Amino acid sequence: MSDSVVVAGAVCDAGRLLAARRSAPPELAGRWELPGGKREPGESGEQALVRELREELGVEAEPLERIPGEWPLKPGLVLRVWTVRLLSGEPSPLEDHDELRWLAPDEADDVDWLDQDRPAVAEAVRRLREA
Ligand code: 523
Repeated sequence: MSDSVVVAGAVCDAGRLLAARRSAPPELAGRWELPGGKREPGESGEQALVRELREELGVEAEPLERIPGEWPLKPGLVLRVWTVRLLSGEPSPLEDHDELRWLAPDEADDVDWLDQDRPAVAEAVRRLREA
């Protein structure tokens, strides 16, 4: 069987990257991530990401480009990441998070990212610096 997919967004706006602090489960609470969640049956990765960002942050967003690669989370589950642009709304931590921060490239190491998010965060920050 193919792997299940967790999708996440490197949401970029005004030269900054959005970081979200998880509120659950206990072993992940307090760590920072690129917001997202599990793809559901019948969804494309992009559709799942749009839904997750709407549910978790209350925003309408557009996936732009997939960041190449995928990162194992546990057996049978992988993480895929897209760069994302906001279409409308101001992100707020509605579900799954208790704090959000907009990080300038030089601030990207200021939060304790989940280990598995770090390669995609590094690539998103590299793209922000180039933009
Ligand atoms: N990650 C992860 N990084 C990352 C996300 C969005 C998720 O490592 N940027 C991991 C954390 C969990 C698993 O992926 O182990 C599922 O993420 P979660 O809980 O955000 O997905 P949901 O909300 O779809 O999951 P359920 O509530 O279980 O349906």
